[in-house]
Amino acid sequence: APLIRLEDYRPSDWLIDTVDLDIALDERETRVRSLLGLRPNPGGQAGAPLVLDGDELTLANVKLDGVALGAGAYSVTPQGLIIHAPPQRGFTLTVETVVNPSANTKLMGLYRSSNAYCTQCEADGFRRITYFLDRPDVMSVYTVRLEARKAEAPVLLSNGNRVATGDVIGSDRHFAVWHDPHPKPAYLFALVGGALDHVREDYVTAEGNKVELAVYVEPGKAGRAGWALDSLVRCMRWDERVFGRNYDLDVFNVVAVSDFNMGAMENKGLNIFNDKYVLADPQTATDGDYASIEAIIAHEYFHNWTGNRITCRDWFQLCLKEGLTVFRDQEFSSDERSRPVKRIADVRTLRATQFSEDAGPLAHPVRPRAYKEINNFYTPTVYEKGAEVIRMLKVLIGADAFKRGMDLYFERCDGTAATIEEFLACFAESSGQDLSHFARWYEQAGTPTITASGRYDAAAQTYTLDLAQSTPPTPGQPEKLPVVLPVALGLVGKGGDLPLHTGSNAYAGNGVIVLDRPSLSVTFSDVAEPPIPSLLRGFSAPARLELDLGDADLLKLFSTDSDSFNRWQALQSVATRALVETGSGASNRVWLMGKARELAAALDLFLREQAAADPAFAAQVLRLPAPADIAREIGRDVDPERIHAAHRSLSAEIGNALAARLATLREALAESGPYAPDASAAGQRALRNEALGLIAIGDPDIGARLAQLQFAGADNLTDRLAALAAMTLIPGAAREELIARFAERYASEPLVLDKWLMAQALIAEPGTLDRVKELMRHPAFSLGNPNRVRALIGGFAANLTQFNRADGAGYSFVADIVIALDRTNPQVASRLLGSFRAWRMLEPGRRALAQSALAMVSNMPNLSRDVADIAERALA
Ligand code: B3K
Ligand code: ZN
Repeated sequence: APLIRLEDYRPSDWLIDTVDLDIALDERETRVRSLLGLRPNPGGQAGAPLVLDGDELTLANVKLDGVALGAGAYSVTPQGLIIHAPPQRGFTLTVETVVNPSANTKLMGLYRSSNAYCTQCEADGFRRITYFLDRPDVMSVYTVRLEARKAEAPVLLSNGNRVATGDVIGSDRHFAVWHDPHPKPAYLFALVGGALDHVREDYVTAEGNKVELAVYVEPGKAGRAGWALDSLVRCMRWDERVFGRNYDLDVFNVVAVSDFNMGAMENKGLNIFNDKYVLADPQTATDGDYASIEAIIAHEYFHNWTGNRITCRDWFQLCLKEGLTVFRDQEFSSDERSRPVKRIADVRTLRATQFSEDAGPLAHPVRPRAYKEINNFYTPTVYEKGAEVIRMLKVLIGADAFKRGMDLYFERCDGTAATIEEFLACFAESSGQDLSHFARWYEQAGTPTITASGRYDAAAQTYTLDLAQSTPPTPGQPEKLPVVLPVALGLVGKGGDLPLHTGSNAYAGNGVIVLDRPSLSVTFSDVAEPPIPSLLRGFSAPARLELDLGDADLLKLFSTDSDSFNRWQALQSVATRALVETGSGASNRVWLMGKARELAAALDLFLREQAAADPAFAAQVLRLPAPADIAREIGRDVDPERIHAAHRSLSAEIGNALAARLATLREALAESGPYAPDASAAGQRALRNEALGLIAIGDPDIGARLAQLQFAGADNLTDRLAALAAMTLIPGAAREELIARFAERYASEPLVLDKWLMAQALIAEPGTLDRVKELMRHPAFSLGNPNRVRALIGGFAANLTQFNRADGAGYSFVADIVIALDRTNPQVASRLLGSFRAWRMLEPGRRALAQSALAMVSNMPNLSRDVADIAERALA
């Protein structure tokens, strides 16, 4: 496959102002008639042929200005349709294609999901519906006529506003016409047809426009659509209030489908969702699901401005819409829930996904410079690190200048396909700052490490912080330059934060040091006592911090820091250090038990005095870093078994030491009243269930009894699933019995069974691989459904000890599934292959086995571009 480079971008030679689609839906032979209003692009090359993209299409006929084109006037290739000598003026092209939605297992373009028709076009699926200039800088006004058998598809939806409906006289068919007045790129096109139920609500925007909101779901599931609709209303209000953004059509529809390659899609006025991120009731969704639904509903809605009204010039600018929109949804969730707890959860995810991507062969900049398959670049780096870059920008220029910059961006770039440069220019203007150095965040891959050490001079009453940064090499970028790192900080004294006096130091103000060079020293004056530095407060930059502080000081920060994030971080740091020491073989179990007692003592005090005040925060504190976090910290010659053993010992010791405290806590938190999904009730459940997990590891007998009781007595899925998860830590007949009971109870709930599949795939025992193979034969499982694959196979690939079995059987198993899946759904296959991204940090034996599994995939003939690209880069 050819390498596509950012520097090769050139504007399209042709523009398409209008698109009139007439789509007659049929299970096997859907006819698509497309009338394109074309003209030469003044910014393009005059006299160029018209090269339309197409993929797996059957062309029925093509007309230019209404006249059939002769055979010599055009060519059809596997990649598209070429009109050799189009007139050098405006003209229309009518193209008729036939597609088979039932045969579309890639779930890109037009396909079927549980008897409904739906589409997914980003990044390049529209070319699987009709021939088109399938690139985001070609924006058109769409009018779409949909036709289908009335009985099969009573609901017919597309983008924009519905302008007509009716019956097709003399047939069993009907139609609907949709018009979207906002020019948009083809990747935002969507249609849905089917028998669907819905819930609806009227909404009036702050500007006074009436909007009909609706959430469509499979028949019988409308009772589970309320939370999504409620979230939609709240995020619409929030965007009006916080970003000044109003909705701009008469209708906004959300549709849930059960076969979907990712989470959701922001098609203009017609968001299509993986049903996992729409459907919720207390019996079938967990607190985590409620929070994800709220966040993803908001994310897709927010795209209406950041993505749709202002889209991307080319796919290299993907973070322009994704990083910014993740930032926006994170802010929304922070305002709706607890800001510190949301930050902690986001940083956990960032480290687990993005830091590990950045540390391995798939590392790439937030704005990649080249790609072979763009669908492989919807990554944690583009999304989550992209959001971190926006957050840093806000810290660096301040909230006011950030707000003015956003307003300028909306005003200046509305209706355009923009670039990162245009985006940054708005903030350079609003802040008066030169952001050219900051822009390096978009170009340079890798996670910087900040090294910090401090010196107190009692005589001079000064405290000096020495900060340095470095970024390890990543593929294609052997030499790294310094980036702009905002280091938010405090100096913590006995009675709390000390005042920060830095005189006229240009790099330190408002509690932020801007580390924009290899190293920097900052001296604080009038420091009356030796302080403990609290650095990178709120995780002010996506970096690793190597801080020269002893455990005793960290534990002091844990109990006294005014920054909640750093309180959490301080305890995590102590635990991480202990696990890295033991997990790498540098210290033994006896030493680790000493650390466990120190941690337990600190936790005991914390739980006694503070857990009740903020259970959600306390739950985060109780959750130790995961084994995978420790593996990443160790970074080389990783032995997963040793890490796992250390993790287990530490957790067990803490669980034992805190047994009484945790039990009392669980009683104090006992549920009062029926389930409610709000953040405060969810926080209590989270803490109770973290406690249950620790108890189960510490004392399996008590743990099993509590888990069984909880399972039997729970009135909601959150608590039942937590009971199941605790039970999976305890081998034996009781576990198998609970697993069976869970499956019976939820036999008709695929989304709940996904959690059941995943809980089993994550069991850290040698029998898990056989269990997973067995589960593949369970009626609930199907390789054809992405959610099932992600739950069972993706869950297994995330199982540190079992995916990384010493005999390599975990690797071959996943590699075989990647190969099998690649024939039907390359996107899901290549995602799964990404599980190998950390293979180079393993000890030599496992490293060799992982490499040969990757090579086995890479050597298969006829691989998709998606899988070939990941295999090639992972091995490079
Ligand atoms: N923009 C879509 C992702 C499309 C993925 C294409 N492979 C969802 C989102 O980020 O909102
Ligand atoms: Zn997005």
